[in-house]
Amino acid sequence: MAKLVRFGVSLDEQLLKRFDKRIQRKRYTNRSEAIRDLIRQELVMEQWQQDGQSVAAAITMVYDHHQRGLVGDLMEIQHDYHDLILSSQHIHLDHNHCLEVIVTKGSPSRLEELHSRLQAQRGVFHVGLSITTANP
Ligand code: NI
Repeated sequence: MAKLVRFGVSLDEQLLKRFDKRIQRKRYTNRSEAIRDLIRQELVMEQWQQDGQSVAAAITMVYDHHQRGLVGDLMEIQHDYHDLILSSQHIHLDHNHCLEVIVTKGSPSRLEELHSRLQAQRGVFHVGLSITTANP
């Protein structure tokens, strides 16, 4: 495990109160863990912005499988990005709707491209994109 380093932070009292309330709501046991997560989040966002870096992301997509041609079109798009897709899972949500979870790894700009192409299809209700790091 990496060596732990302590450092002091000066903060506006009101800001700290708001932060403490927030981390209480999120059930953090202490400020250190909450601050660590904020720093990690910031660093992941930085990787996302530097396009040379490879990131991991989960795409969640809900669509109406009765929409004419949609299932085939979604399949075609995923094949166009086969080099990014590590796995996918299909869940039949109800009689009309499907949920697909696509696990990906690759360059941020191509992942965003895949995300928008899926989102633009008629019959697709929502496509979520959850980014995380591929190099922690
Ligand atoms: Ni289905």
